[in-house]
Amino acid sequence: MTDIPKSHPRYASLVARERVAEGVKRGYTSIQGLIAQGRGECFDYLLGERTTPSAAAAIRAAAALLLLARRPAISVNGNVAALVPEEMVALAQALDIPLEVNLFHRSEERVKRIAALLREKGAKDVLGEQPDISLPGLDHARALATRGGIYDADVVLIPLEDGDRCEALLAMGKRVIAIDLNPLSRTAKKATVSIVDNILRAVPQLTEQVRQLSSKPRSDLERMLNEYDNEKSLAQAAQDIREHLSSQFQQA
Ligand code: PTJ
Repeated sequence: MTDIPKSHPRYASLVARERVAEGVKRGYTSIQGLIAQGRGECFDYLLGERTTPSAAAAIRAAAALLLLARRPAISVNGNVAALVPEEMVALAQALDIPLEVNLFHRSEERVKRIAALLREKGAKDVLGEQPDISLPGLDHARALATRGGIYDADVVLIPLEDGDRCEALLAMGKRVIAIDLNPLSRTAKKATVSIVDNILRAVPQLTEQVRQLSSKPRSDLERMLNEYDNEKSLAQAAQDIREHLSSQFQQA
């Protein structure tokens, strides 16, 4: 990886970019993943590269939803594997659930490499190498699922994807948590809870919230979830972008 000095003003962003590029070189991340990272970087810039108060509220609601779930599941793609493999393992361990590799640009080689990476980072249970069922209504590789994982889950975390799987999961009666810096994405708009934040900042905070809230009674978690409104949260993200832009230019 390119050696980036910590003093560089764009250090965090450049390190993330290096991780995704390294993911491509090591065979975890698709070449298209570089473009997805660029789109994410752009929205992060517009948001001011911070976890906004509305994103923090979405993270709390997502933690409540995961803790209320009978059977939650977490999906991992090539970008997620490159950016936050250890953090995803920590989240799965905090919830005591498996991680499931699920790819849009699927190749068996890439699925195996990501599963091996997650195991190397300490994951006990990794699904996705032997999908045994398809999600109805999808005619691409993201439909491939595993019984006992995403297929049977009641709540599914789908970071960094914009497409039709969110709708297919909702149509199956599941609730969906998205992590997506783009508040305009189809997935962000449709999901039950959308965390508009960089996955690098969001996942550690989500795990921390899961740990903190795990001792709360269900009634408290249900109240937290009921108080959350995804449409309002996305509107606030758009407002946060407008305010950040205005703060940068005196004449805006
Ligand atoms: O590994 P695969 O084959 O499953 O492919 C993964 C990608 C990401 C290439 C695939 O899912 C894809 O094409 O996704 P999209 O449609 O580009 O959507 C990715 C979304 O994630 C976009 O809305 C980006 O803004 C967002 N995003 C990208 N990087 C980050 C991010 N959101 C949060 N944190 C990021 N670091």
